[in-house]
Amino acid sequence: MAEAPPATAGDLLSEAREHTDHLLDRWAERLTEELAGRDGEALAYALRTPGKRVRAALVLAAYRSAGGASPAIAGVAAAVETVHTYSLVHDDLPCMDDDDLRRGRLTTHRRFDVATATRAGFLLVPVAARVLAEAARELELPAAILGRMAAELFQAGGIEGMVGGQWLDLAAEHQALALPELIAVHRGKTGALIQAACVLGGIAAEATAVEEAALTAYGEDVGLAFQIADDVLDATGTSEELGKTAGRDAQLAKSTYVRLLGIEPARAEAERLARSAVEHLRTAGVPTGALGMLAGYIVSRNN
Ligand code: GRG
Repeated sequence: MAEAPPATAGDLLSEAREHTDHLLDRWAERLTEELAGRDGEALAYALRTPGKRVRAALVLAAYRSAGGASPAIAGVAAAVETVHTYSLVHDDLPCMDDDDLRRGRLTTHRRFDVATATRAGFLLVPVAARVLAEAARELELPAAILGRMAAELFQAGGIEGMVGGQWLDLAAEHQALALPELIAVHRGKTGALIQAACVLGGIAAEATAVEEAALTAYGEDVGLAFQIADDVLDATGTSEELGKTAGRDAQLAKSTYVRLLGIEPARAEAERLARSAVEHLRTAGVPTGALGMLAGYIVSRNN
């Protein structure tokens, strides 16, 4: 089945935000009933912070590009966003990037306290598993497909992906990394989850092996492009535009594409990767409408 006629990237993101925010709001409500007091409030606060929902939009677009048509895919998108939210809560802690502002609001540890935010971050990991399991049930997917999606998501969130990349990133503060090392950091801390978003969309649609390989390659390229664009925005945007402290990479003396290549070459590399991402889909005969627009958005966004 061909995907529906593509809207704009803005429309795709609005749709992803609407569905994901609604589901995460319901989970926030449920979790505050399960967990009384400050811990439940911190979980709900983190889940309700308004993100762009790029990863959710990628899940939806990848699912449809492989012929998926159920609105219940929003639950898979919410699961990916829950893992992402946990990573932001922990990334902002004093032992990591030590930041006060996220998504235009106080970071969870500044709104509550470090111990509460640390617990909330950890608690979001099993929440993500529950959100994913519920989505698979609503999509009426066989257990083996849920197993594949869970393995993909939590492997991307682990030592071979997000945690490993963040670990390398922290270890490299105040050091100048060479480009191959920087690519490993970026692919791990940011790219792996973005790639998983694309692959999960494909798995949920029971994509063919060729489609899934194309989504994997697309996700790898847009994942790296996303973090390069983030490096550029950190150097060029304002805190107001970004909803987080601008210039933090330079303050923490982090290795970034901007530090290594300069702003314009970094931008050019992100754009090259976005084109390459779409080329993988084209070669495999996967519809490029929505995913092409999201690749363009990822490298041209202003926050
Ligand atoms: C224990 C070492 C260790 C790590 C724990 C904290 C952590 C795991 C990983 C950090 C991963 C991270 C936060 C990477 C940066 C990814 C990134 C560019 C985030 C911003 O994404 P956007 O712009 O944000 O999509 P919104 O707010 O729109 O969702």
